[in-house]
Amino acid sequence: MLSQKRVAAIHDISGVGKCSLTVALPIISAAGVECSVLPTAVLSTHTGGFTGFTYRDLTADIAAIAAHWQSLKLHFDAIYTGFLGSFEQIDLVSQAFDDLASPDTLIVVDPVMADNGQLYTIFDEHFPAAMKKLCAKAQLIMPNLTEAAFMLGEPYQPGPYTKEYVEGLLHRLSAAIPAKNIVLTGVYFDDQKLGAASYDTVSGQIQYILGQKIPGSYHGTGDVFGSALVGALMCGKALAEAVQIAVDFTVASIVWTKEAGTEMRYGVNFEANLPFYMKELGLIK
Ligand code: PXL
Repeated sequence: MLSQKRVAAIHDISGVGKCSLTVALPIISAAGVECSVLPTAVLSTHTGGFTGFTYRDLTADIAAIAAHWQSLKLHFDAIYTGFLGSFEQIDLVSQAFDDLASPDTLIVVDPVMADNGQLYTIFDEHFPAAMKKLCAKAQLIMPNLTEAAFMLGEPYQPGPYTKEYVEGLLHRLSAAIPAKNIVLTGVYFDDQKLGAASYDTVSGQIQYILGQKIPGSYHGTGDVFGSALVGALMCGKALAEAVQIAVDFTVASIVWTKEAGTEMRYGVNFEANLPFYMKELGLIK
């Protein structure tokens, strides 16, 4: 009998404005993979584009949840983390990797902290160095171009990009952070296409996986992409194919959202595209 894969997703729950756990749980589940959730905070909405949101910090629960899971001797095929609200949370998640990962666990860190050249308002300029340390424990990292530059202590460069810049950035990241695979998001060379550059540091291969570039900045798309990527990898897809599936799913979700005229801060309509995702994974016809 095939045993079901299990992913531990360590993110916040933002009640409204689809991102973090409210997208990781449904998307990873749609891939047929159990998604065990370790909530780091509960917010009424995410912090990008809303004011007056509530924030229930769950920092004090992280080690206790990890310890209980450890006592159950659970096996995690992957641990996937994204938005973390403080330096202390980064340290606790780093410890949770040590406590929960087996030698074959894929550790995935999305160093969520910045976009379009700006750190998110709740973080200070020392946060990228702490995220870089957490990334050093991962086999797969997926920064966007802002996060990559900030972790390297470089100024942000606005797009469109050149292959020379993107590949230089990937090589510098790989020299600074020992992750086996780096997926750089938000890569574009012109106004038509946008996607990711996937770098397998063992083979040295860099592949560009680009989809339709849709104007605007839709909230939560990094988490939709990351969750779809983790799900596809857990289904046995190779890195570049998994990135392709995640790009296709994210772009399709943005297109539906744009057509519906939904405000960008409410996130994207990924739900209607879950059957399409499952089809690409070969789970349904
Ligand atoms: O999608 C990233 C994200 C996740 N969680 C919270 C956020 C953000 C980005 O702003 O504020 C709470």
